[in-house]
This record gives sequence, structure tokens and C-alpha cells, in this order.
Amino acid sequence: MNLAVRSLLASCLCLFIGTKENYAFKQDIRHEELLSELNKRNLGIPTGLGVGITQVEAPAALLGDPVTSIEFLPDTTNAQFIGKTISNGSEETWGSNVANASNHATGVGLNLYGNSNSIASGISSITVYEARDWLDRGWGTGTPPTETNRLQNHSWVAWNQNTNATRRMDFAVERDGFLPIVGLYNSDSGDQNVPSDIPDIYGSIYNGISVGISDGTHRSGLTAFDGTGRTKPEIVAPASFTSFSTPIVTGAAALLIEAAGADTAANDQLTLKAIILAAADKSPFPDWDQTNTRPIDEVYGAGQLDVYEAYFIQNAGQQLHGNTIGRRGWNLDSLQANSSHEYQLAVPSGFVLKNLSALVTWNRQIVRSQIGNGPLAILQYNPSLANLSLELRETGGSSLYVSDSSVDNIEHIWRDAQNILSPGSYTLRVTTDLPAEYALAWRSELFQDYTLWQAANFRTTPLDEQDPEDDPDADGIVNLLEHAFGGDPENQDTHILPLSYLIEENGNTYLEIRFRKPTYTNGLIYKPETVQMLTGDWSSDEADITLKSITPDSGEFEWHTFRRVHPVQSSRQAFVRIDVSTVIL
Ligand SMILES: [Ca+2]
Ligand SMILES: [Ca+2]
Ligand SMILES: [Ca+2]
Repeated sequence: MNLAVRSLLASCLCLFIGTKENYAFKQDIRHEELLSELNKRNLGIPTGLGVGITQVEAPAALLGDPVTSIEFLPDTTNAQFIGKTISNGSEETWGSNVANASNHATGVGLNLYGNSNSIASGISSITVYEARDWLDRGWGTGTPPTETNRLQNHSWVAWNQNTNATRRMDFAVERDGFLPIVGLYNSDSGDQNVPSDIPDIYGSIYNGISVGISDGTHRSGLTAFDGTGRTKPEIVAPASFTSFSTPIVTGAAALLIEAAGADTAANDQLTLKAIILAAADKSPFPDWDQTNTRPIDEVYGAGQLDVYEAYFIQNAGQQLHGNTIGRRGWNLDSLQANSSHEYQLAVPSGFVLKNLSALVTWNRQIVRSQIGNGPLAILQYNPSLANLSLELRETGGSSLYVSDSSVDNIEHIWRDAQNILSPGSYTLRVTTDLPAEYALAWRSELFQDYTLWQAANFRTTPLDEQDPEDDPDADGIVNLLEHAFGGDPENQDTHILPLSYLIEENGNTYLEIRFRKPTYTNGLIYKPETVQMLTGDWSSDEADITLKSITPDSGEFEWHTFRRVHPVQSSRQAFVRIDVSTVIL
């Protein structure tokens, strides 16, 4: 869509068409799984409460001559927006009688802060700007005003064909600390004769996150403006148009800002970006790839938004360089010129480390200078960019992978299923040429299947008694269950067995069972089951047996407690058990 525009700068303002959406995305981005896990662990559920949003919208329609209606606001009468304060940031320019609702702005709002549609229903303060007015307010010319909201959502693109807006945005991010989240073109937009056209506004910025669609039907590839050859987008999310995938990522960032609470390092713009990108899920994309000089995939970026991993990366906390780090975590730190920080990863014997994702990001620096004074003053925004690299090494040994683009401001290490880490000590090394503040975030999965467990746990037992159904120490616990519950297959240790008992609550008596489960993965499925009469059918339905709590035990184990939902009557009987089975791949 081309529009005659008021701003001298803007040559083209495009919004991303389409408003029909469904809200099944919550499962794809693992939001439902996150809620379930938080409930089990009795943790608060972040909804973006208290996080202010700036929403910039291209005008959907200009009606009347002279113009009497510019459509760019969300429909404030929509029930999904009850309880929210949606302000018209462009009111002094367009006036409230000219500013009207657009389906596009409403669609963006539904995915970003809709009361039940979005993952960030706690967002209640939104300021909306019309895009041409936005550029006139210092974002396309002059100096950007101070941004007091933590997040900006830009579900629009524009081609100014110069560097003004991208540099002003990166300047404002460094100055104010907000995170801009921006959409790219859809497949039917842009110049179809070129393989990639990344818009300058705002797809070409450095200090934000650009977003595509999980089905890959966005224009993606390398930047052509203000720093060429950088790979965009950084992430994808499931929606029919980039306009509506972008606000899903913005909503995820709002969750993380709330979850960080008073920890300002945990909700720093760089930390948020590193966490969201390190968490991104590659599993939907068999063709996902990277090279040593192209940190992310040229279609899917770091992968699909994964709020479950993002939450637990942030929740694992800041972990400083020079130390052995956990399976998930992050750090916000600064490097001197020509220096490195090292982080140690330990893979214990008997285990492997799967799906290691580590990502570092840093900002482009912009120096703003003014030549002359008054109306003829010239503002310059001069950029500089440090060149960081991220390397994974065997500690004291050889290099396993180096991510070192010469143009991007992210570096990324991804160890796929063919590149698991065997027991040993590893080093993640962040290196820079120029002084730089950076954020590093990582996730990984410690894993021990039966074969690995067998190799690590039998010392004297003959091989023919090492099968899953054998019980060489005669404690009544077969080897598979020793593996499942953290037992020693060569020592009697019945304390590891699941325990069932009766518990009183509010005058009712319930039957509970608790069992030990490792915090690492082991290829086993633990299925709690219950039955009234032993002649009946065992049920694992949540309506019959439900998780009550997870509490820590020693080492790598937790107690999982399940309760039979229906109270046990004095005259009746009931049974509970844990069924342990091996995942058949
Ligand atoms: Ca580099
Ligand atoms: Ca045994
Ligand atoms: Ca034992």
C-alpha cells in the first residue's frame, strides 16, 4: 500500500494487511506449557503487569477531503481491551475527532495485550502513535523524544532510503533502555524481483528484535541499508502476517520484564534480547542452519519464539564470567578493548549435554553531534560497532565452534542433535575488539538415557544382570526403576521408592503418592495412575489424579506429589501408582 504522505522524509509507509487471526499460537510458543509448569511449582504467573507499551501504527485509511478521519487506533470498545488505558500519542497532531479505530491496530493490540487473546493481558497502559506523526516527532528528523515505556511495537514498515530513522532508533535505545520489536515485510510486499528486501524502518535497526512468521512467508535475508549484509529477522512467531507475529514477541518481552521484578540487569534491553533469541525453538525448522559468519538462519532467524525456555533462562539468574555456569542462565557484562570473558560448562560423567544454545548480543553505538545552532543546525548520528565473537572450546583443548560475523551484532552457538557434548569441561568465550557492553544467554539440556546410566552405575554387576528388568541388589527395585528414581543398582536403597499415604484436608481424606524424579531428562515417562477397585481401569486423567507440588530433594532430584482428586470415603478403597515407561523414539 502506497500513501501520499505528509512527512518529507517518508517515501512509503506500509502496513501489513489482514486481520483474521486465531489464538492457537499460545501452544506453539510453549506458553501453555509454561503456565502448567509455573502452577506446579507454585510460582507467580507473569502477564506483563505494569509494563508500558508504545504502539506505532501506519494509517489504515485517510477519509475525507480535507481529511476528517485517520484510522490508526485500536478499537477501545473491544471487550479484549476492557480495563486498559489506550492513549492517542498523536492527539495533539491529529486531534481526537480525526483519530479513529483501525482493524489493523486492533489486531495488533489483540495479540499484544488482549485480555484473553494475548499472553500479556496484564499490560494496561498503551500509547499509540500514527506512523507519519511518529517520524515527525524526532524519530525521522531532529532528536527522538525520551521514551519512557519499556517496549515499542512497530507492526509497520517504511522506506526512507536513508539512515536517519535507523540511527535515531538505535541512539534512543542506548539512551533510554527500551526494546523495540519490529516487523518485516510479508511475502506479498516489497520488490518481488529481489530475493530480499529488508526495510530500513525498522527492519534495519541493530538494537532491537525484528520478527518474521513461523511459516517463513516473510521477506527475509540480508540488510541493504545502514550496515549491509546482516541477517534478518532475528526470530519468528506463528501468525498469518508479520503485523501479528511481531506483537506476540513484544508480549513475551513484557512477561520477562514483569518476571524480572526489581532485577534491573534481568530486564535490561540487551538481556531481554539475548534471552528471547537464545530461547528460540529450532525444532519446527528442519532446514534451520547457520555458518561461522552467519549466526542465524536467513529465513527463521534464531528460531520460533519459545516463552517457556525464555522464562526459565531468565529465572536461572545472572551468572558471572570466570565461573562454572548452570544449564540455563544469562549475564550482562562489559568487556574492555581486545579482551575476552570465559564461562565454564561442566558435563558430568554418565551424562551428555543436548541442545546447547548460547547467544550474545551488543548494541550499535551512536554518537549524536550538532553542527551550528538554530533552524540551520545539522544533527549527525555517527555509528560505531564493536566486533564480538562467541566460541565454544573444550577447556584446555580444541575449538568446537566459532560464531564470528563481521557485520551482525549477535553471535550464536547451537549444538544440534548431531553435536551433543560428551562428559568433560567446556568453555564459552566472548571476545571483542572494541569496548562493549554485552548480554549472553544460554540454555541446554542434561541427559542420561538407560545406556548412559548403565555405563556409569554398574561396577561389579555382571552384564547379564544389567538389563532394565533385573534386580541385582535384590532390593525389589528393578534396574529401570533404579534409573527412574535415582537409586543405586548395587545397593539396597528402598527410600527412593514412591510413597503413598492418606492426607486430611478440609475434612476430606485424600490419597497421595510422591516420587523422586531427576531434574535432568532421561528418556522416561512418569505416569501417575489411580483406580477405585483393582478390577477397574487405571486412569491418569487430570480429573482423577493431579499434581499437587514439586519440592527439591538432594542433588539432581525433586519430589513430585500427585493426589487422587476424589476424596477416599471411609468405607471405600482406592489405589495410586506410578507407571514408568521408556520413550520409544
Ligand atoms: Ca563478530
Ligand atoms: Ca535393585
Ligand atoms: Ca538399589
